[in-house]
Amino acid sequence: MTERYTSAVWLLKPDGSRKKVGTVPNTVAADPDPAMADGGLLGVAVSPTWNGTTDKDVFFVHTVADGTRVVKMRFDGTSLSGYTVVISGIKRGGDHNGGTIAFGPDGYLYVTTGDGHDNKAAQDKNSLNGKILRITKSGAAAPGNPFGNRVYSLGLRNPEGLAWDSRGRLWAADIGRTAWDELNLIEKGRNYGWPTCEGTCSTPGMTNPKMVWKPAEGGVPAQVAIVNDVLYVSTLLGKRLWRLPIDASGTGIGPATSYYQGTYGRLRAVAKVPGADQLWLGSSGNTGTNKDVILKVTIG
Ligand SMILES: [Ca+2]
Repeated sequence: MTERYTSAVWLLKPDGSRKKVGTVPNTVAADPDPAMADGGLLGVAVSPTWNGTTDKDVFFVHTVADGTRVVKMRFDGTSLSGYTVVISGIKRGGDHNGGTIAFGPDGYLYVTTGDGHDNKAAQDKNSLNGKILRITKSGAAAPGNPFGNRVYSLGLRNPEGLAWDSRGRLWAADIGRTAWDELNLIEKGRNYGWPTCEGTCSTPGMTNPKMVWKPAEGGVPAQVAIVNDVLYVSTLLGKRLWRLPIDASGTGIGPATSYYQGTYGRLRAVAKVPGADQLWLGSSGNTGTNKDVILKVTIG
């Protein structure tokens, strides 16, 4: 578990206790310059073959003084050490930092990047911003990428959630500007529209979302987890967890229901518990008496 503003990394134990295992160096969050505000220590992904001895790799996304980075550290089961830059040069700007990182079923690392408030970058195949990247553990373009570089799909504004269903399809949430937030079915090389389109449009070459929300009506989606081919999407402004079943076609979304509206404040982290029909769910950015919490939820 990562903490944005302290850059602390915690190990959550099955009994609910937690242990701080280190911090990710060089993290710069909430810079006084408004153009560089927000950010901090964002996503975390453990190598799928991690064993603490021959494979100690744990990957993070964080904002530093001059941009956003993907980095690698070593975790031996007790503490974090080392710091290797995997990707640097992702432009940082305000609150559009993306920052989710996850290993796909193909063993490659997928990274969401925000447009960094440079919305034209989202349409530039040679920019790292406004994208889903697909890379090797050393940060190189993964084999088979559509444009011969690290870009996997483009035209995104501030995607923070990634998850794969049982057929290996990738779903991602994208936070829109003021009109529409989106859930997208991500395919290699596709253009998800930003900034030409926000929500659904009819521009040739742009792929429409599978679901949209108005920000003030349960929107601003953060992360995505999938349990038994049902998507669970946490929301920040919406302060609720959406349940979105994948429909019989496998490419659309059935009736949406939501849970916990306002109960825990803004919800950001959501992850499937391995080997169980359960979710971890975390609140984020709550202040005062409503301290942030991590919940463990059993899917009925
Ligand atoms: Ca879009």
